[in-house]
Formats: sequence, structure tokens, C-alpha cells
Amino acid sequence: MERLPDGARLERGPGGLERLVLSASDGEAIVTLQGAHVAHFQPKGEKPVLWMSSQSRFESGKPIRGGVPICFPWFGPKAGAPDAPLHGFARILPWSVAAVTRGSDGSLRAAFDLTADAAARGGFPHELALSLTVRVGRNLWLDLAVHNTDAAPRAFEAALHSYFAVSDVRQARIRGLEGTPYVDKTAGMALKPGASEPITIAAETDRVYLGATGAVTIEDPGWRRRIVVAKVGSSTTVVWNPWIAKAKAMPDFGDDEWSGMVCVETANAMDDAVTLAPGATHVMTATLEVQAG
Ligand code: TA6
Repeated sequence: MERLPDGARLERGPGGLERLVLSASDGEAIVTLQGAHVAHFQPKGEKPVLWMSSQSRFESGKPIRGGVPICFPWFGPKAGAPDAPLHGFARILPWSVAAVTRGSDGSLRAAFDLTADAAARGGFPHELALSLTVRVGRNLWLDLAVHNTDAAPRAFEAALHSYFAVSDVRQARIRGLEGTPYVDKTAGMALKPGASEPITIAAETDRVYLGATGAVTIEDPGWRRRIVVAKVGSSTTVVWNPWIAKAKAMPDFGDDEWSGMVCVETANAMDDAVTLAPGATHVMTATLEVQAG
């Protein structure tokens, strides 16, 4: 690895997992090399934008509970393979740092790779190569590029499974999915029409919004802020909060932590899965921005 630019440093974090700390002029982010997992993002003068469980594991080969896990190449359970890891292998394998640069605006950009060889070495032979570019400044920009190295078309699902910190999820309102149909994973995968109102969370919520290509805003009256999640190259948005019982049932999730988080995920899943032609590349971009609100 070439000499890192000012504001970037590689270090050992919780559990001894290697991570890249990016302290830019207007914001800071931390990325764990396992899973190219953005574990922290905080614009200057703001509270952290991403939520991390106090009970999260930081162990080699185990998912991290919080931040932005990358789900790939399947979302949820793998069809026909009940023993395969939930949400795929990308989040549990070590990625390599390809480059770190500093922009003239004081932002920092880092690129991470999970090559097909690396996936094979990790026990998951695959023809799709992955690259995540993280740019941090006042906002956070995430570009997930998938490249088909094979001579045949290849299909995949992917998600930037972002966990957002909120003052109280019961007071939050999620705008931008009004009228969009969704698969309700709490109701036997039933397909439901979208509501005309912004989303409020008052019970376990696990919804896969299909054909959802627009930005979503999380309104947080308690912290007087809005988090805007904009995106490109993504047709699915997932909204998740485990609520009380599910939170208790997860060993890496604090019993009372459910009220302080909500997932709004930038994805291509289910009917929105992507098929890549040989040699083609697909890019999915999410931009996280905090606004006063
Ligand atoms: O994105 C929501 C979801 O698919 C939920 O069904 C829930 O399982 C969540 O992901 C967390 O999954 P994980 O494998 O990280 O426990």
C-alpha cells in the first residue's frame, strides 16, 4: 500500500479487525476491511449518522451489526441453500485496499476490492468481482461496482444495508416510498400496496419496496435532523426495524437498542435482481446527507 494521504490511517480496531480511518475536512468515516464495512460516518458538528450495536461482534468471518454491511450476491437466505450465509459472503470476507486519495476539497476517497480470486480463497468461487468506493466529506458517497469476469451472463442481488441512528424510531417518519408496493417479510412475504402516508414504525417492520428508485428521507424530530438517502442504480429499498422481540432474540443486538435505529437499505433484490452480460459492470450508488430539520 502506497503512503496514505493526510487524514487516512490503517489500524487495528475492535476484535483486532483491520480498519481504515478517514478523517476528512468536513467529516469522518471508519471502514473495516472485513466486508469493506463502513462502521462509522459523522459529518463535522453532527451526531453520528450510522448506528452500531454495543453488542456487535467484531470477529473474523462474522457479520458486524450496524454501519453499512454489504449484502452480495444474494439478499436474505440463498434460494435452495439453507446453510449458505444470510445476505451472502461479501460482508464476512476480507477485502483489500486498492487506493486512498485526498481531494482538493479536503474529502477523502478510498477504494476496496473483493476479487473473484479472493472470494474463491474465502470458500465462495464466483465470477463477479466487487469494488466499493467510499468518499467522505460533509456527505458520504458509496459506489458498489460489480464486474462480470465470466463469459456467460451472471445474476446477483446486492444491498448497502445501512443502519441509521435515530433519537427514537417511534417518532421518526420515512418519506419517499409513498404509493410504492412492497413485500412484507413480517406477513409471509405478502405483496402489499404502498400507503399514501410517510412510513412510521410502531411494530416489527421488514419491507422490501420494489421498483423504488427515488431518494428517501428519514425525519428525526428528536434530533431535529433529516437524513437523506439518495441513490443511483438501485431499484429496491428495504426498511427494517426488529422491534422488541426480534431485538431480544439476536445475540449481537442489545435488548433495548431497537428504538435507536432504522435500516433504510439501497438494494437490488428479488424481482429487481441484476443480470450482467459477460464483461459488463453495474454500479449502485448511495449518498448519505444530513440536513437540519
Ligand atoms: O434487511 C432486513 C433483513 O433482511 C431482515 O430480514 C433481518 O434479517 C435483517 O436483514 C438482518 O439480517 P442479519 O443477517 O444481519 O441478521
